[in-house]
Amino acid sequence: MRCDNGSTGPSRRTFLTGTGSILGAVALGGLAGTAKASISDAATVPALVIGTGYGGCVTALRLAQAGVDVHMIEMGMAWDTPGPDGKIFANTTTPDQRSFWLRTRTKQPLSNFLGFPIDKDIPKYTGILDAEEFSGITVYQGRGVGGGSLVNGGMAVTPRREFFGEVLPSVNPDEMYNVYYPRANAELGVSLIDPAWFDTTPAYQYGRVGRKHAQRSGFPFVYVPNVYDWNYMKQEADGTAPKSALAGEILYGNNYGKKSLQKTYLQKIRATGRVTISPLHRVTSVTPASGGYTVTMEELNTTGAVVTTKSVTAAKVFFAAGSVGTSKLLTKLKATGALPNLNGEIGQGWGDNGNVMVGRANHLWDATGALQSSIPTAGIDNWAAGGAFAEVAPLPTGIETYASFYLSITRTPSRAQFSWNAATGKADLNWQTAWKQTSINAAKSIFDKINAKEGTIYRTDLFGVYKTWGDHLTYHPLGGAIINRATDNYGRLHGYSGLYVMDGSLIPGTTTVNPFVTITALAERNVEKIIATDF
Ligand code: FAE
Repeated sequence: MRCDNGSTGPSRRTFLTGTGSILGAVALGGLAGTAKASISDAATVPALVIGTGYGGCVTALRLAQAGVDVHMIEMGMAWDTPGPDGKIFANTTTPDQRSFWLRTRTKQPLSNFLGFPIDKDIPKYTGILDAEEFSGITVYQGRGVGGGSLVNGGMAVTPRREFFGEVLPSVNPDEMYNVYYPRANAELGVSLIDPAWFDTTPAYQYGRVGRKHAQRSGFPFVYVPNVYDWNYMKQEADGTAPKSALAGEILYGNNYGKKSLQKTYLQKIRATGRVTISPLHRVTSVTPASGGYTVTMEELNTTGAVVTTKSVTAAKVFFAAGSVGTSKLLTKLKATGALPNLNGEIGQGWGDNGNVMVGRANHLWDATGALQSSIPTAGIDNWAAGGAFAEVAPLPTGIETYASFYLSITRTPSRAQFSWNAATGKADLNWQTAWKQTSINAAKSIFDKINAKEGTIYRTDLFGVYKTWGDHLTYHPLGGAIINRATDNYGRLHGYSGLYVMDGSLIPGTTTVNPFVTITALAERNVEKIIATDF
């Protein structure tokens, strides 16, 4: 059996089975965090989860706690082994092969600085951030055990209840706000920055400038909750702990401080002793078979080459490959006849959460700081008045830029669909860049006013030469297998029993804020129902 670090060794699963599950769970508990196993060819398993992001981790943990043995399949790497520099993750200022998924040149969200392109050549490797290009949009996603939690900014926001009807119209808000949002926030370790520290630390000078400008123009300023360990960040500032947020780590992983899924759900998953995780395994097919479904997957090496193909039988299969991963897979399986009974909603209703980025050039008296924490914790909530929630985002360049930078989440009506392209053997997405205009307009409702008040202008050097708006990308793909349309109201796919969708593809294109708390809470809700009724 090949392990994810390239070595060979006995599978932990085989070992556990051989020693008896009770002895295994007790005596080998300490091994659980480090043991590496991957699924065997021709295995028969009760539950298989595709993907190890938020939806996948919630599913695996709750199934395992209910006594079900679970196999998680993840196309990315384990991210548990340091590179030659002693660190697991690369820094944003010095991207290397670890930074990007199978690219020979970086594709940084901010492609330019002072008008100069900043992308650089890197070796092709199964790195952590995928900049997946579709016509009209680049969709950034995390690759590896932990999914998007590895690369994201940790902003952990529960939507305001009055807007929940826009987010998940078929889901009862009472149960979400009374049970599942609190559960998700507790499991993810969400907390708020100490406001007194925010007010004084040099690392959030950019946040304070953002607050001042918002308030002077009459916009509601909010602290944005995060999963970063704020006490750890204080130690970074004091020089008593190795730096992560204060060393510009983000996008390509945080070596310390951030409570990614590796430190929350995945730790609990490993402690159950009932879950195996197979990194560098990419699911390519799911089709009915006696006893459930045949799941076919490719095992990859770190250049992305397929080293072997495996087929297993799973009684139940949970799609948690992320909005893009699940939508692409289901679109292909429906179109190619592997799962022909999936309904016509597959691949529909995909949205970008209205993401748009912009920078503003401040006056010299509004320095934003050479030291900027890479973890955003401030925002402008103009959703009610103008349909935009703007994060005050860092530009951790290490030098004073006099720039304020924002990622806005906006209300946008546009939804795209995936369709199967038989000629290329890939799923296409029919997004149009022009659809971002409503998002730009919503963001302008904030920043035009701030610029007028402050006598400032937009930066035009961050996304190209004389390009103001970052309208070519999203960090927040949502939809493609919408709840209560492609699935029932708990994620059971229409057309097949024992197939479920558990990730961001259930959500119809917007969460009004950053999405991962909602993805986690919805998965908690759905898996509880599925365990109660389907097992
Ligand atoms: P996700 O976390 O993407 O997990 C899916 C997993 O499935 C991935 O690990 C894939 O590698 C794997 N996979 C895909 N296809 C296959 C296959 N065929 N076979 C096997 N494995 C497969 O899905 N959200 C916030 O709420 N706050 C933030 O601050 C924030 N910042 C972000 C910053 C960046 C740069 C990015 C890229 C995203 C950010 N997000 C943020 C979005 C958030 O990470 C995202 O919504 C969730 O990770 C989506 O969770 P899912 O469980 O849907």
